[in-house]
Amino acid sequence: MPVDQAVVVFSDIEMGCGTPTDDFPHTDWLAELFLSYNRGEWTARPVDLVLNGDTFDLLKTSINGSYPHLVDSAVAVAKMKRILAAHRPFFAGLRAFLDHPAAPRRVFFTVGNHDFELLFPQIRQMIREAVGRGADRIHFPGLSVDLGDVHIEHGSQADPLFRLEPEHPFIHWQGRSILNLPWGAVALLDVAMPLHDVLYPCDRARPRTSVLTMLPELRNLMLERYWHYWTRDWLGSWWSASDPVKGLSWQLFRQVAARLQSGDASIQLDPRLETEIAEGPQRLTVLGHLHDASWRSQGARKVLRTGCMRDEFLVEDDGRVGRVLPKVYAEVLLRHGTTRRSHLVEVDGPRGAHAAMPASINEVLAHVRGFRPDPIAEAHGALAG
Ligand SMILES: [Mn+2]
Repeated sequence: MPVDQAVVVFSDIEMGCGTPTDDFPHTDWLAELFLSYNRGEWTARPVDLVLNGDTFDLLKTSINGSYPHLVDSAVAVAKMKRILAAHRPFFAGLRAFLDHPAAPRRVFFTVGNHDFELLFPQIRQMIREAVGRGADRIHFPGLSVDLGDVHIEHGSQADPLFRLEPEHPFIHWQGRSILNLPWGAVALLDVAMPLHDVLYPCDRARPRTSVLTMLPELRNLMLERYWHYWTRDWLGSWWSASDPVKGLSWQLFRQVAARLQSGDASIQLDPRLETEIAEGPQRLTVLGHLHDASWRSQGARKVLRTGCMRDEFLVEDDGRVGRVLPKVYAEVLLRHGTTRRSHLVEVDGPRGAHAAMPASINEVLAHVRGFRPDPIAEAHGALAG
């Protein structure tokens, strides 16, 4: 088949800071996968590598044991340093991929809801420096990129929890430029992340909803914590106008009410926003974010959704942790900017190596029982005492 451009799209790699909570301890393996696109049938073709959001898990990277929700460039740089130190082979892999004499190579980083920090010029510079030679062919197009008739974006812009205001990505506050984080990200940083050292196995378990059904105590604990957070902490901050990222909108109120009511805090897309993304002249849209790979048609458009690259595990009804799920990414072949073939590729991660996981998800319960339901009351109690 005559082809003059190839686009390879990976999403949700979610590289962390190298601790047991790092969801992707496989950068050697990933670098080798990148390099496979410099061999065989790919040798003479121009290849664009698109890292389509949540490449870095900056949302789940702490600094000095805490998860600040006021993220300026200094906070972003401190977090990125930890990820860089833990994932050197990723950057070496990009360098080797870009260093291909037989045909052009480019790398694109689009922004996902775990790596909004890519919007800071300082973070882009750190990535370029870590890659070194060939870094002039690394591009940061922002929330999405169009290559030929292909539209590529992470997909969190269709998620009301994690949608970034595209016109106002930053807030200027007390002389600092801070990320205008969507309320879902702020709530995660404040409520879920302080418990992450204990709860991370649940975050890696699939299917997502069945874990909450399996562990009603965990579901109740999280609902209670979120309830107190929204009704007291968030509303208080909004009322006193003391926190620039804790705004209030009708949509936020509706979403919080719906999620607390259903007890399902998992990702829910707004169908209207989702349709908007896949409108326009492009023939193919490639998305990620949900971690569930899919193929669908929307009018004359085809929508490919990649799965995740990070480690996720099948959990049986009795809580036993089963095998690591395969990783799914996308390949698109074009000629003169027109898609000629596109598909999803399913691969297994490196054999015998995976992120940390207990034998049973029930092991988390013992820890959940150790938590008081309300950290704010706890803190107040400590102050009073
Ligand atoms: Mn995402």
